[in-house]
Amino acid sequence: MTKIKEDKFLPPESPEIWFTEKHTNNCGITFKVNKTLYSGRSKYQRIDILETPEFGRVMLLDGLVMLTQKDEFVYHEMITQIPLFTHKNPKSYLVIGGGDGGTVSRVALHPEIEKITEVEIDEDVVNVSKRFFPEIASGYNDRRTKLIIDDGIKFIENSESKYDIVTVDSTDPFGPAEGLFSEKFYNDIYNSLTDTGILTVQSETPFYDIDATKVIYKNLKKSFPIVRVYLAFIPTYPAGVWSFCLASKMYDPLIDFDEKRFSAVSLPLKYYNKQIHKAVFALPSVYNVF
Ligand code: AG3
Repeated sequence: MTKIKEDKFLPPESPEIWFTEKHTNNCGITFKVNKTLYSGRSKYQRIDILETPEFGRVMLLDGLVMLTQKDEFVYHEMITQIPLFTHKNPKSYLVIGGGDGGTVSRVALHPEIEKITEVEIDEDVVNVSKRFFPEIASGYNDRRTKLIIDDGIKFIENSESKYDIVTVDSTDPFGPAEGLFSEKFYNDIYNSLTDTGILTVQSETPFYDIDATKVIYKNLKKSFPIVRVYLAFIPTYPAGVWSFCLASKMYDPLIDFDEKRFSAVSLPLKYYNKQIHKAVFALPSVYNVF
């Protein structure tokens, strides 16, 4: 019997594998995948790491893009540097979520920060990130960083410590992360901040459905006297335009921006600078509801 040569039936080029995340029922983002480096299911979610020619390594949680090597700097710098250069004397920083470590690593760039605490619910995300994104996760090796594996909602409810800055680095506001956008949670954070404290949160894209961002803004407004929305350009997130909210007890990011401190330190940042600090609060007219 003659052995069939399998490659006779293969097309001349190997087929291309593409990943798609749908952003609405009618559109999404798609990119070519060289290889799936990891797939697993944690107690809370599915985790995949892809190797892609355009964006480098990509982390998906439940099939949604959380970060890519090529554009993660935009999100992580913007969620940390805006509050860090608004607060006059930040010493303690709490990150809720952010298990990939990108947020903690950008906080750790600041020598004036004495204590960094992260509360992440899913230990597997941390371990997968350390393995596949050691640079992004490098902040976990900083001696000031303390990682606590716990539910952020419960942690903040029972916390007696006070923080100068809190950042909520969460997934989208459905499923496991839903409670991280509630009025009650924001109020508990308010109570865990010092008198000059600042909170930043990721607040989704306002582009397809402005209500998602509006609800977050409104919930923050119930506890904080100052709430400002700002935008950044993140190519691999829905619409490529992402919003953040800064909620504050006293400092205003435009009035209190510590430009002198920014110029005095020279941090390895790729997106944030002093022009960006001011410009990101300028919103397109359709978003003049904030
Ligand atoms: N957290 C916000 C990601 C939201 C992206 N949404 C989506 N692709 N549908 C990012 C975590 C980075 N530390």
